[in-house]
Amino acid sequence: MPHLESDPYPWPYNGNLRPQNTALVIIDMQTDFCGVGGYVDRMGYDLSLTRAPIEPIKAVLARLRTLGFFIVHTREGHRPDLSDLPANKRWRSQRIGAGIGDPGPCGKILVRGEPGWEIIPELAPLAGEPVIDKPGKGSFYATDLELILRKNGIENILLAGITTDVCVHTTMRDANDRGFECALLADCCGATDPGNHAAALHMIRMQGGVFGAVSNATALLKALA
Ligand code: C5J
Repeated sequence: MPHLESDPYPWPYNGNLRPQNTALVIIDMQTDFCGVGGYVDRMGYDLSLTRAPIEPIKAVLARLRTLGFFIVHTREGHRPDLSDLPANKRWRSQRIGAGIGDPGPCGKILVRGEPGWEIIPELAPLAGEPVIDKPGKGSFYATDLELILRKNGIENILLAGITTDVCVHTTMRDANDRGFECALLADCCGATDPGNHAAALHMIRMQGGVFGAVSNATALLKALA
């Protein structure tokens, strides 16, 4: 398989791109982050920004599934008793009228098992695809993601999901520190602020690719053709 056209270097660094060693990690495509009545909506942000990656992710997901790539989904959320919700995280969200754990139109905000916490139907996981439940922004903290990736021989990670500057970036930074070779698919990600989306991409490109590389759905589909 050829390198993926990406910035600031052709990805992956060693040219070893195969379904057997590469995972697509789709982060937090939940109603709470991109659906009407969810957490991001309650905070008053423009949902079109976090919904923009749905179609590009769908295209990439379909192709990668067909080729047998490893697919992982994540969900941000807390236990119904909120025992894993840090007091400061709750306090900050309540201050802006979207209290995590508080009732809303999609059930209790960011609480496991509630309608708003579910992954949107368009991108629903298939049986056998791991779903990682995480209490924080990064996908490695307090989860078994690293164990699952290593056990399945994964060396390369393609990142998609929302939000670019928060959960996707935290996960990419953390994966990079763990030695995974990462590429973020720019049009398969979205942020609550377009400037933050652009800045998050810019940060990755610094220092020769400080956390990995930036590519997009079109380039990936071309590389896989
Ligand atoms: C946020 C996320 N932004 N999935 N979560 O709180 O990026």
